[in-house]
Amino acid sequence: MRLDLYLVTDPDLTSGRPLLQVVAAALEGGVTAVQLRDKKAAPRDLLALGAEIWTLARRHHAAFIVNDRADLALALEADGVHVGSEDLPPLEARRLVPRPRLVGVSAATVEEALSAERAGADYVGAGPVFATATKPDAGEPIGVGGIAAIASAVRIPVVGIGGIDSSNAASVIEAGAAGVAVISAIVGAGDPEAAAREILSRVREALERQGAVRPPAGERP
Ligand code: TZP
Ligand code: MG
Repeated sequence: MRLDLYLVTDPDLTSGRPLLQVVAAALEGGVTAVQLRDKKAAPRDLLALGAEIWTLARRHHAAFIVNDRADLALALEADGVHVGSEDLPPLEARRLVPRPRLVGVSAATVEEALSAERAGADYVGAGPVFATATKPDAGEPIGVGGIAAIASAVRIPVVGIGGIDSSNAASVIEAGAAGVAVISAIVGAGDPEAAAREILSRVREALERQGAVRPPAGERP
């Protein structure tokens, strides 16, 4: 599964547009993975929304990942679950969500990334790389230096997150990330399809410059 451009959803940033419309446009623009992230919706509503996103993602051969909730990821037969520091610990998430499904884990430090790798994570989401208003409690930016440190410490793919847009996406890949995860620069864009296409071009150009032959997430390095 390719994590080159990993869209994370946020229902509050669509400027009133239906989230599904925004996700469909982003998929048209080439996002390679979509994570359903909604901190407020009830599980039943997440199941319904997840099923619709999953249908769209499958049509575009993109991965579908559920944030926080292993139970919903399994119920939806999603490609994986993503857990952070307040969710199921990585080891428990791995036990509940066996391969070939993905377990992604958030990490802000080398220690957290190594611990996620030891617990069986398939990739780490590392950040916030840059300052972002989308997640006010995300902590201090780790910068591209933080991405470089984490990417050189672990063997699993690293996906940068936080404040990433078309102007800085290449720098995150050049620091060693396998991909970038984006909320506001796509969900909040006037034209999410064009935004996704633009960021994906920057990512792919940078991956090519890196001669990136990193295995996709879920394949052992
Ligand atoms: N985790 C770390 S930063 C962040 C999350 C979920 C928010 C990323 O959103 P944006 O709008 O791409 O900065
Ligand atoms: Mg979480």
